[in-house]
Amino acid sequence: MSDEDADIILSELDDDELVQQMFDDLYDGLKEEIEEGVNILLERGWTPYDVLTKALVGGMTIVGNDFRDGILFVPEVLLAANAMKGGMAILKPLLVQTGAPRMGKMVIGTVKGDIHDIGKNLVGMMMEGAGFEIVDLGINNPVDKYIDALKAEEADILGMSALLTTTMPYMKVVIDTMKEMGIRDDYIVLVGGAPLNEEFGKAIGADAYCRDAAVAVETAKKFIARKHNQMAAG
Ligand code: B1M
Repeated sequence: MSDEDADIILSELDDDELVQQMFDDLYDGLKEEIEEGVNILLERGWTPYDVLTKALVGGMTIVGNDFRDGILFVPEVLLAANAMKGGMAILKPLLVQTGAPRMGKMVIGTVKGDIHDIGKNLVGMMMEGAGFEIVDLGINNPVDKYIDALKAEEADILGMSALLTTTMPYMKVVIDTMKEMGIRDDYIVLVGGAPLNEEFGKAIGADAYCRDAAVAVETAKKFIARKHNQMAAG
């Protein structure tokens, strides 16, 4: 933290200044300041979704760009991720408490070889907020773990996340194994993560690629509705 930053009183900043300051604080991995910023925005009437997408995800995008460009390194990005998680922990109960009716059950996890979990956690939170039951398998999941959980939990949806170009092909391994076992069509398979796109989702045999958490919710709702209609039609 610079001397200048030490003098800043977050509650005295207007919304734009506060969000800018939160970008800086996330960049510097200042968890307490991020938590304070989140609380202030909520007190000012911001929706939890706007705080999440505009302040936290916005800040993490800047971190990501500088990580890519070799300006930030893993230890700094870990601190930023930790600060982001502090903010997300405040938002989680608010995003989840919608009283929405149960929509279906999703098993979600980051694929084998990949330890990125912020995006996956966010998707889980938003899905819970929309009324889905979430079984979170965490990170670094081999195919067996996904398949065992799908069966044990009697899930409707499999959600897979990958943030690395080297780990995204593993999604196909999971889907191909499901096909070999004859269970692929028993589940809705949704995939997401920064390096993926729609074309990749189609190529590996997923039902849909989801660009972000909001799209994941809408896509899941659409597929669940379709499944219910098919069941009703016999
Ligand atoms: Co990593 N990392 N990282 N990293 N990291 C990226 C992904 C990278 C793009 C950075 C860069 O170079 N610009 C780059 C990948 C390059 C590539 O493959 N082309 C990279 C690299 C190279 C690495 C390491 C290899 C670095 C190293 O060790 N040399 C290493 C790999 C470790 C491993 O996994 N084996 C590594 C490590 C790390 C940290 C541990 C330091 C940390 C992770 C901490 C954590 O997650 N707990 C980290 C971070 C934080 C990032 C960046 C900066 C941010 C990722 C993030 O959290 N974004 C990232 C740069 C970037 O993405 N711009 C980067 C915010 C999050 C909300 O967005 O995850 O995209 P995202 O999720 C979105 C959507 O994608 C979508 O919805 C989410 C919410 O809207 N979505 C889904 C995601 N999953 C979904 C699943 C669904 C649906 C939608 O299922 C239905």
